[in-house]
Amino acid sequence: MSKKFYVTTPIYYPSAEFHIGHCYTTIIADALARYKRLDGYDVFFQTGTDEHGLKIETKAKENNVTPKEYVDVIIENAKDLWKQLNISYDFFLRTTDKFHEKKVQEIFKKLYDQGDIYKGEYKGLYCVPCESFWTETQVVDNKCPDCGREVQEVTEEAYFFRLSKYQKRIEEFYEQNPDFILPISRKNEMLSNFIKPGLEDLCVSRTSFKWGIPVPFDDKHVVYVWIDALSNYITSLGFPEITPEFKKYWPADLHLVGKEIVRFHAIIWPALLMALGLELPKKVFGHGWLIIDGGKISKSLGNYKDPRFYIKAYGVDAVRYFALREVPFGSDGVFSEKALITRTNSDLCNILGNLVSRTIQMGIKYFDGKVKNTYKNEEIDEDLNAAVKNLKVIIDNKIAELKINEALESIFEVLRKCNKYIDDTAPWLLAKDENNKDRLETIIYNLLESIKVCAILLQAFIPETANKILDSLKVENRNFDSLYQEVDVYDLGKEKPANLFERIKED
Ligand code: ME8
Repeated sequence: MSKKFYVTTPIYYPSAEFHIGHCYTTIIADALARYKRLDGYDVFFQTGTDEHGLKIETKAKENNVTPKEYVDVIIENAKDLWKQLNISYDFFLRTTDKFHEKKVQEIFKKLYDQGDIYKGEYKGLYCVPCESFWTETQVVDNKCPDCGREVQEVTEEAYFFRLSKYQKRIEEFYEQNPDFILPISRKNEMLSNFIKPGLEDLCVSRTSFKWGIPVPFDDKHVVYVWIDALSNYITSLGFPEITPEFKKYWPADLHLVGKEIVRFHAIIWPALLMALGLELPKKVFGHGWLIIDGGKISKSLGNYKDPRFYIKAYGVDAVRYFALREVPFGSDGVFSEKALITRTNSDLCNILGNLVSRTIQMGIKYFDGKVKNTYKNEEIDEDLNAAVKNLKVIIDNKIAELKINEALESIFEVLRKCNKYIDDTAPWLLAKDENNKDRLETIIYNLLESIKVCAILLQAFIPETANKILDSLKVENRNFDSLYQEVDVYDLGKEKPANLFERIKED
């Protein structure tokens, strides 16, 4: 297999239970991974947890447990959440995994030995909840620009990474790779807020807390989060050892991140990779935030419900579909239960569910569940059949541009066309006259073919529902290379399958 696709989510802090914001990035990564797998790519989809640092150390102390005990419970819940959301990750990396800790030490030592890391003194403004250092110009009234809480001034001996040395190369890289950071607005932010004012060397070790990977040649220090965290994308593949997996999957095709950590992925990470002599990832996409009640959903603000509540109440695909469809990928968007219900009713229930149910019922009623192509196409069919034929190329292009909501919109456009086609061809009238039987069968067949194509594509986005549909249609070949292989005879059985979605009452 020659085509590969390596996609990552951030590795999340298990400082509290995961919320719908974490689900958001992970569902999108999952949809892309599934899409590429169905399209014949050899996919590596990685997620995980970023477990070291002061915040987790503090939280564990508050709870009278060790940091490891504290995170273990949250990670178990996170893995259960990913299972409930049908997240098909290939690898879940924990930064407390022994292999990772060892490899981070090797990376740190290599950078030190070659002079890219040096010892100095750190004076800075630190936000404990966000685990971020800020410069004087970034803080607003002594408050963290991300979360708005007070920052503290700290001075301590620390190791530094020579980020400033890579300024020019990073600028050149941006110029030569205009699509490296998307959306473009985020690239412009990087340039004007961080790169143009001049990159400062980066503090990469701490002595003020213990919960971290020890610096291998100076155990007073622990590796400060970003070298530990960012390296996850390569330690999982074996680096510093150049393994067959590393050769196969690196560079990553796509790092999906929230907009607040683009700076780490689009500046620090490239500089680290340059220092390690490695290729840079092909793309960093900084998406927007899901907003609740006007603010960012956030662990440290605690303003959210357990995502399992929504899965239980509305079904996994209602949640997945909402995450993928509601907000143009890149922008901020509001998450609310009401919007989730409206979206589920309007698209999944009214458009998709109704279409599948009506079509299968007609197949059973008029043809005893067996429907073949009788080739009695008329002009009215051409529009639908052409839209179906063009769909894959349209979706490929949308996926390549990460316009995921538009990809779904295009599939639902075709499903809507199918519903209109039923209204326009009025099969129930044709059924009244035996002479129309072949024409009627062609209509039902065209609908089944259209539904099949949409369902095969939808496997990437709402896999449970899509597979239920394909089961009802008894479609066996579900990869994209069978997308346009026509089924000879649809065998729908004799019984109408259960509704895919029940209409949710808005109150
Ligand atoms: O930043 N809307 O971990 P983290 C959308 N450990 N996405 C959201 C979101 C929201 N309201 N809230 C969180 C870290 N996210 C580091 C990453 S990577 C080497 C280290 C998602 O637990 C989004 O992807 O704070 C965001 O970037 C990430 O969770 C932050 O997760």
